[in-house]
Amino acid sequence: MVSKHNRPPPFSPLCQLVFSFLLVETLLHTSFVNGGGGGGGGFSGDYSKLSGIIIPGYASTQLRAWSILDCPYSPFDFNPLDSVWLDTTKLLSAVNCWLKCMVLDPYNQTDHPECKSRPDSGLSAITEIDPGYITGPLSSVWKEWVKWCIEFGIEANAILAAPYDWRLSASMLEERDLYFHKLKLTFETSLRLRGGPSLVFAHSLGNNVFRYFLEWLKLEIAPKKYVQWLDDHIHAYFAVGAPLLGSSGTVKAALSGETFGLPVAEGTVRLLFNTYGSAVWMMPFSKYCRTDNVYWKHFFEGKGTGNHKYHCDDMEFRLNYSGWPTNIVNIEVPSMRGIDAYPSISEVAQSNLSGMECGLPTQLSFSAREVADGTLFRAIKDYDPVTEKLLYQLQKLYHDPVLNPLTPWDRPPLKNIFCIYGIDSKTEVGYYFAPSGKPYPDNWIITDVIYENEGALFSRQVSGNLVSGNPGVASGDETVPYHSLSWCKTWLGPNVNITRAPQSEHDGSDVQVNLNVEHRHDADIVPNMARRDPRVKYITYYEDSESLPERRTAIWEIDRASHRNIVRSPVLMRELWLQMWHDIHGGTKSKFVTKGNSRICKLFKVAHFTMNKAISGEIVLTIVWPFRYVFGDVHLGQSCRLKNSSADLLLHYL
Ligand SMILES: *[C@@H]1O[C@H](CO)[C@@H](O)[C@H](O)[C@H]1NC(C)=O
Ligand SMILES: *[C@@H]1O[C@H](CO)[C@@H](O)[C@H](O)[C@H]1NC(C)=O
Ligand SMILES: *[C@@H]1O[C@H](CO)[C@@H](O)[C@H](O)[C@H]1NC(C)=O
Ligand SMILES: *[C@@H]1O[C@H](CO)[C@@H](O)[C@H](O)[C@H]1NC(C)=O
Ligand SMILES: CC(=O)N[C@H]1CO[C@H](CO)[C@@H](O)[C@@H]1O
Repeated sequence: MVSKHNRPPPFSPLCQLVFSFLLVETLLHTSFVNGGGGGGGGFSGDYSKLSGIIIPGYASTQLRAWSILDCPYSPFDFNPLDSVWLDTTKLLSAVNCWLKCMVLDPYNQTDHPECKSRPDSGLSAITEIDPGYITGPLSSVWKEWVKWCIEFGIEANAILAAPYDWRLSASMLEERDLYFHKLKLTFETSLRLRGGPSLVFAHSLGNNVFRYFLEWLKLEIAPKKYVQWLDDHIHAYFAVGAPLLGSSGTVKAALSGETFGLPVAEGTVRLLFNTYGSAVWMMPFSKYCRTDNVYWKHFFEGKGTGNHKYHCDDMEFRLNYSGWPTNIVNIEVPSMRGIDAYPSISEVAQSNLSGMECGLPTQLSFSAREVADGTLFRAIKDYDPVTEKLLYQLQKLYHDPVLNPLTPWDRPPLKNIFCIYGIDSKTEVGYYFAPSGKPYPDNWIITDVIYENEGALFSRQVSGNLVSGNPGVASGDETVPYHSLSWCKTWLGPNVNITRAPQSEHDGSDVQVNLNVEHRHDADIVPNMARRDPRVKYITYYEDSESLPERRTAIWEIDRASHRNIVRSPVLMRELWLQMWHDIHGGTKSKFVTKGNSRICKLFKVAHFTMNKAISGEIVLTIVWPFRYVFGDVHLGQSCRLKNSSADLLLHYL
């Protein structure tokens, strides 16, 4: 018995561990070469050479003190390397000290004179932010993922984290920490060390970080070598819960505060949030507006002019709400003072002048474009001191020499892209604010919230009441609206194969397939399929391996997977693992895993049983055995009751 492992896992959803299988397999199986080769983004090489690089989301990297700070009214002080994000004991007992270590200068992003914090490095930076007694949304999303990899002996250098200071804007990440430089080296080191490309797993804001990296790289690498570099270093990109057009909730955080369940006042976190360059990074924006291609400018017009033009196409003005389900912000201001200066303010203001004349408060509404281009913040400048800082940060984004992140992202030229997100949870899409009569940071109260849920809009105020607007066919993942998550569907080509299958074990009878569905680039692609059993949660796969040579794009919509927990989702683990297993296996006909037969889950149950035994220290080797058998390894004589069934089951997938 190995005493260290002498306990069952606290709770281990059935298929949780399967991803580890893949890695065990890839590591132990040293000589398998994909005979299939061919198009569709398949990898012809040695899979034991792959590595995984994790780019975590907002607030998911540990920050440590890099100062000595004496906290006079508290038994706790901050000493170098003490955890700042997140130590809830210190947060509760020395909140002013803690704030000094967390706050940044809102203009130049420098630290407080008395305390500075820096991101931790390595895997522990993204797995050890569990704040003790507070559980739930804040506890680290990657902990279990990494734990399984470690429990099963994955080589330490096969899984890498790319933690970052999530308070900073992208340009400051490079300027202060050379983050993108280091990330490039991480890819290059992995290739050198392990001999193969990497799989990128990005979650939430991590996707925006990765997007910036890809743009930054264009300026680092000679244009002719750019795509070659990507092909050499990145086998697949898994974009999990990506807020591709921003998120409505960012405005809530900026105007009233988002505590993540922390025991601090909303106003306090609002105060912090508004000092961060990253505060405007996830602002919702219109998919119809873009800035000039800065990269182009850089090369063909000499120095950047520092004045990039922002264009919106007709659609922005023909449709209401910038294509979003509703206006992002509706805000009541005491009078019309200063409004004349902003002719672009929505018609609501114009048509409601009568109310103002009587001294009534005026309600102004702002679409995603008007949030992102600063119209909102300029309109409320007289009532809120913080908007000046937010405007400054927005301005910086628009003039970023690498990328204005408040523009829609076209499919990056990577071989394999899997865009994965939860749908059909109740998600906030719009807010009503009114002055509270209190001073900053508590000067706004939320008077109503508009939710999107399964294709309809609801108001919080009049509970259950339908609200008019343009709801999407589905709703988001509790945090990010569907409109933003589903932007990656535009990365699919003109023909798409759609499959809908139950998430849990099934016999194949409830799988629906539509081959070669026509997809118009400017319209959402919606399957003509029912959720046959309303109690069953489904996954909908959109797959395209044809439109770009040697490239694959897939979208996985997972019913009711929540933004923060999706990385821990056993269903996601299973699907990831199957897809990679499918890719590894030579001579496969289809480019993607066939969903027709999900008896596979039975295998995972058996495997789970075996895994538990392994964890209790009894045996580790037999776990990898069924998969070794599939590849014709030499251990055929070994006793393993799984060998036939599991291999058969897996073969149904090819
Ligand atoms: C950043 O701003 C603060 C306050 O505005 C100032 O004291 C500090 O010198 C500035 N730092 C840099 C590097 O410009
Ligand atoms: C927004 O546009 C849709 C159609 O594009 C229309 O049905 C709806 O009435 C419009 N809403 C408002 C408030 O103008
Ligand atoms: C759809 O599936 C068929 C059959 O597997 C395949 O031949 C075709 O290439 C797929 N289409 C796309 C767009 O990937
Ligand atoms: C296991 O596989 C062998 C060879 O494929 C086959 O002859 C045998 O019947 C299988 N056993 C079971 C229990 O399926
Ligand atoms: C045309 C219009 O939007 N009128 C609105 C003006 O504001 C009052 C109250 O503030 C609303 O009741 C009207 O509908």
